[in-house]
Amino acid sequence: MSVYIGFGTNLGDRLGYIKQALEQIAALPETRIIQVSSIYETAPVGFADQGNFLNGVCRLATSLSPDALLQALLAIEDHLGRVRTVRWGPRTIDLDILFYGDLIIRQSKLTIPHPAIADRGFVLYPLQEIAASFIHPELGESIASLVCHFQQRHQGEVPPVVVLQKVILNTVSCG
Ligand code: A4P
Ligand code: MG
Repeated sequence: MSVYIGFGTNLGDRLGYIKQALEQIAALPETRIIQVSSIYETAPVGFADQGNFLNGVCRLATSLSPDALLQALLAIEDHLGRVRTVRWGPRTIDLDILFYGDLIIRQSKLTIPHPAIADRGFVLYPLQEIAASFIHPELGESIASLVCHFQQRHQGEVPPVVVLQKVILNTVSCG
């Protein structure tokens, strides 16, 4: 079962927060990091008056339930000093469960697949690197196809820029 986590940060030592978050995810019980995308520098979406983000995604193998995984990720966000102010606002680290295999969950505190994946370049571009053929269980389309449609809708706009490639895997225990 493939579980995909999206991460984003736009405050302080952004790469440092990503590394720490991945280390803490790798240390969760019954959980291994299988793959990490490149890290992308992206312009803020939703609430424009904030700094650029670093975004990426990783694929996990885990036997934690979706709820247990969410609680673990929220604890890591808290541990890394995340303070919630504005919705969509600046954050030291945001960890979102994008997909949990082909499960569909619609609860007030947990929505899987994460909403609006298809409209977010900062999720789609890194996902395409490690999950191009994964089928979005609600939309029935592959990530590659969602990227293609996203690009058609955003022709002429500047795409997210890859600023750092594969640096994370060297520093995180993936065992
Ligand atoms: N929650 C529900 N479903 C999930 C899920 N699948 N994964 C609940 C994780 N959490 C989930 O989240 C609020 C609550 O969502 C959690 O307590 C959990 O119970 P939050 O992280 O505090 O809120 P948020 O992140 O501000 O809101 P939201 O709706 O998750 O926003 P997004 O989609 O995460 O967007 N621009 C760029 N370039 N890069 C970014 O990473 N991120 C955002 C936030 C806005 N603009 C951005 C970026
Ligand atoms: Mg979030």
